This record gives sequence, structure tokens and C-alpha cells, in this order.
Amino acid sequence: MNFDGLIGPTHNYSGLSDGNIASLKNSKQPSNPKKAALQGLKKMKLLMELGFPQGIFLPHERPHLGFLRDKGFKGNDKNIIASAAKKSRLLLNQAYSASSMWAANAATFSPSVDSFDSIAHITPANLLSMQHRSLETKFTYEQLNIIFHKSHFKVHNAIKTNEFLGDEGAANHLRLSSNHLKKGLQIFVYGNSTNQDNSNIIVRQSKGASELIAKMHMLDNENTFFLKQNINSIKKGSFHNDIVSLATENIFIYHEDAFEDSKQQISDLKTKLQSEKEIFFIEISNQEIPLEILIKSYLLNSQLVTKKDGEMALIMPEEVNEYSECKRWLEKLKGETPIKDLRYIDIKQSMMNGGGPACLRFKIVVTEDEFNNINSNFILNDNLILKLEDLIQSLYRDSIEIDDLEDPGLISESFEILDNLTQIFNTGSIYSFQK
Ligand code: SUG
Repeated sequence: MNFDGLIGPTHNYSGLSDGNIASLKNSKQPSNPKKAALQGLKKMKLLMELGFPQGIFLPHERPHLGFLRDKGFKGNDKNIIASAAKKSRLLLNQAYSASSMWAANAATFSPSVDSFDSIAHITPANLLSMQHRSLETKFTYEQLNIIFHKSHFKVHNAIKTNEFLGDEGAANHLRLSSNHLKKGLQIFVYGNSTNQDNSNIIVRQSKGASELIAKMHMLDNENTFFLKQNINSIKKGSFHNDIVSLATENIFIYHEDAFEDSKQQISDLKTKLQSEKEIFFIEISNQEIPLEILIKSYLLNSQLVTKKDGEMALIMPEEVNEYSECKRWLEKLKGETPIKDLRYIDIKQSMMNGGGPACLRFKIVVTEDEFNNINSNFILNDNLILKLEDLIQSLYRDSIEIDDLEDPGLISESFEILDNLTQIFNTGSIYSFQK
């Protein structure tokens, strides 16, 4: 099942992510938080229609006034925003980012079947490479603990070492198995040993962090693989691996330029696989789809799911339709694999910040017993959808320009929405403004 991040009321475009083409290109465009949240919900509804249980994460508290206080801004909430607006627009924008919507970066998940202790492990991402994203870690940890019961899930602390070991969660983590609940090969995709190795390119995932996670998650060496990204592909805009490769069960699709020394690494990876079922290794060549087009279209930032009848569905952003190379390749894919059901969805508001369908979700693999130990308040049903749609329609703004972040009214508006959400989800007081 998947958990999607409900898009928060301060969704905006402030160009905070170096190396993320869409974030920089759309910087300072007006955003539409109402539309964004409804688009996100519509994607969740589609998954439910396809027969999957759908979880949801609450948005994080924004503006993050604690962050601005730590940076030295003083006074009441309005004073803090006013002085940040005067002294550092960057800090103000960071404090207002709704980036927790991209749940693929919330954490790394390992299913219980893969771990020595037969417990499902979850480690929140530290997101060290981007200041605005690093603000997510603390609340993610708290929220994961509210959702996943201790009896069946181990929620770890995020990686924190003296070295700069960046971790971006599931966006750089793949798993291959003959079937979700069978033991699988976990693939940790990394950019470099530390994030500082390449002075002018931001490499978000470090090998060191991935290794620590594999250890904390009690994974078997035999069923773990560390796969190095191709630095040129990062340079061209693949800031997370989930833009140039994807895996679900026995399907692994990747671009020929996604990984360094690809032929060798893929061959090493194959020797580690002990699956009784055929594993499809589908490499996209530059001739089929040039890397630049793959990155622009977000074709592989899609959700690949196995439906009850065994057929697989691929849920892609509408933007894929703009590229004939992608359409041609998809027809071939349909002919050669169990992927038969192709869906296109409109999540333009998220796409404009570099977030496709796969970025918006945190994928987990659970047994029935584990599923029953997930806080059911965070699992969507028709009634909850209606309540959320109603709240979004009535209280979310339909436009935020970058200067609106100075508007003192946005603080109370945002907190009112979050307060309503805690009532809908029955969580009690979880945000700092409520304590
Ligand atoms: O971290 N964008 C996010 C997009 C995350 C996409 N996630 C995955 N590929 N899994 C990021 O770069 C933009 C924020 C801004 O510019 O306002 C932003 O944070």
C-alpha cells in the first residue's frame, strides 16, 4: 500500500531546490494550493479504485516558526514573519515550504520478511542536502510513530553522524522480489560516499547513510545491493534516482545512463538475485528515449502496481503524453510485460516543483497482521475523502504568490487548517502551535 502526503495549505514555488529543474524553472510562479491538494487526493482515489488500501500523511506545520526562532528571529508569530521577510527571504521561504507532500522522501521502509528480526523497519530521511527539506525529519519521525504501532514496526531515528551523510529515503531505494511478501533484494541507490565529494553538484544520497540503514534494518548482506548513480545523470536533473529507474516486484526499469558503469553493476546485481520467477530487466536506451526527455517527462516517476488479477498498472503524470518517444516505448512495454493498464493523471501543481506520482507516495509492503497494526485513522475511506475535500474547498487558498508569504494572515489560516485536520484525524494536539 501507499501513503501519500496530503498537500499542505502553503504549497508555493520558491525555487528552493538546486539541481531540480522544475523547482528552479517555476520559481516565483503563483501556486494554487487548493488545486494541488485536490489533484493529490484524486490520485489517492484512483489507487483506491484500483483496489489498494491508501494511507495518508498529514502536512507538516508551516510556517515553521521554531526554525526561524532558532535563526534568531524574535517576538510574536507576526513579528517573526515580518522580520524574516525583511532580513532573509530565503529563510522565510524555507520556513513556508510544503515539501513534506513528497512522501517518497519521508523515510526508507524494509518489509519484515527481509529482516533478521522479522519486524518491518522504517528510518525517516534526514534530507540534509536541502535546508527546507531537513525541517521535515522531526515531524516525520513523530507522525510515523503515531501511525505504525510499535508491536509490529520499528521506527528508527534518522541518520545523524559527524560526517555529512545525506539520506533522501525511499526515492533512492528499490526492491525486487518475485512477489511483494517474498524475501526480496533491496537496492540502495547512492550518489557518493558523502554529499560533499562533488563540489558543484548536489548529490543527495550518500552511500554511508544507505549502509547504516541496511544495518539498522537488519538486512542480510546477500539480499542487499548498493548501486551507484551516474553523476552525469544527476547533473542533467535526476536529483533522485526515482526519476530514472523504478522497480516493483519482478519488474526493474532503468535508463541506460541511470547508473555508473551500468553494464557491470547490473551484472553484479543479477548474480545476487535468487528469484524463482523471471525478473524483467528493462533498460531504456538513449535511442529509445534520450535521458533529457526521460527526465523532462517524468515517465519513470510513476507508480507501478500489481492489481488483484495479476495485471500491472502504471500511473504516470499527464506530461508523458507530450513525448512521442515515451508513447512509443510504452506500447512496446505493454506488448512485452504484464504492464497492460496505462493511466495518466493531472498532478501539475506538484510536477511544477519536480514531484511526480512516485514522489508523492511512500510505498510499504505489509502482511495482513501488520496492516491491522497501522493506525486506521490514517487510512482513507470515502467519508474521510469527503471531509478532506470539504476542508480543502472551503479553507485552502487558490493562489499563493511568493510575496503572500509575508502576509501575517497566512499564519493563522494555515494553523486553522492544520487544527481542523487534527480533529478530522482524531490525533489530539500534535502541532507545536496546539501545545
Ligand atoms: O526535494 N522539490 C522537491 C521534489 C521532491 C521530488 N521527490 C522525488 N523525486 N522522490 C525536492 O527537490 C521544491 C520546493 C520549492 O522550490 O519551492 C522541492 O522541494
